[in-house]
Amino acid sequence: MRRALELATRGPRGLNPQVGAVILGPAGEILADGWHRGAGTAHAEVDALSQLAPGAARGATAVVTLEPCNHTGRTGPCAVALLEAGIARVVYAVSDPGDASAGGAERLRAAGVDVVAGVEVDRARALIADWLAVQRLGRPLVTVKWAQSLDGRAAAADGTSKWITGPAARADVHRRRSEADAIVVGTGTLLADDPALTARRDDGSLYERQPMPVVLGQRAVPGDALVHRHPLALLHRDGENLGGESENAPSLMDELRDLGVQRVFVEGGPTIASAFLRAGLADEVLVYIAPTLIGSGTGGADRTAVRFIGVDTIAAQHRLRVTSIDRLGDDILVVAEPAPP
Ligand code: AOF
Ligand code: ZN
Repeated sequence: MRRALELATRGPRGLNPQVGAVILGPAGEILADGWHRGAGTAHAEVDALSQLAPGAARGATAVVTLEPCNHTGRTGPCAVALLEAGIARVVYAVSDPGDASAGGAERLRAAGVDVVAGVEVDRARALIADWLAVQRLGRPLVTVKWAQSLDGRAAAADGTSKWITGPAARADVHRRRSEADAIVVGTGTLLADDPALTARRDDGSLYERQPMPVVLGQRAVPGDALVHRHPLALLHRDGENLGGESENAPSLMDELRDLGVQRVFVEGGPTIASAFLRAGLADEVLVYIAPTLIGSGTGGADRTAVRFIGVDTIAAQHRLRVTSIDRLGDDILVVAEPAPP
């Protein structure tokens, strides 16, 4: 199973889970192995079986990180492929959570195959934790991030905001960006800051993994915006009413999910951050707090980090649970998630 898990990591994150498979002979020797290379390609079991001559897997054991599927999707059911190959024993780690795809274990057992479930299940679950969450929620996981002064402002009255937090906090943001599949900003932030939306190290080099840049808002993205140099193509959507009366928030999430996005990093500035919070679309909140005070401007103008999030009375406040507190240089990072009801 550890070998199968290692093989699974060779596949890409995306619409389908990363899955590895090993076919073992009677003495436990490896006859073949395989992994899943993404939606539309062969599943791990079929990839492994395809390396064997007809009949060579008869009586063998298949070790798979995910329960063999039972459905015809982009490919046929693996449970049937294993049966047709004459596999006598199937060992797997995680059960398939899909309504359509589950049931492979039952089908194999019914056909007389010896089936063992749950082997190395913690490691296998950890490997596809984000994919499993997407299956459970029906949408990608969302992290909403903002930086603020100690008194909760994201900018001064004139809109200037560079820089509130220090280099250590910004480096932390970039590392976390590299772990997301998409990064969302509003056109307001795009026009004000011209962000590259790439994940970069201190020396300016790009992380291997880059989030897909997503810009929300009705205003046009200027032709010379830095984001056009991002290695991945820009997705620009009208998200003005995101999370309000319109259906934009859920439909953007559906669209990102269907593109294989598992983790969304919302860095969008107060309007976008507030829209996601208002829509109940924040699984994790990252607040970088700098030891500085900004207050209001001469005319009382106030640029709080978060605006209207559907709270008009204290009973409606968004109660969170703090999961970690860290010092990053002079700044503090608070990570929180919605408190269980
Ligand atoms: C397996 N082995 O290697 C994978 C499985 O649309 P399809 O045909 O590619 O099916 C995708 C679903 O199949 C996916 O959502 C998950 O439930 C399962 N993935 N199953 O037996 C594999 N990748
Ligand atoms: Zn399958």
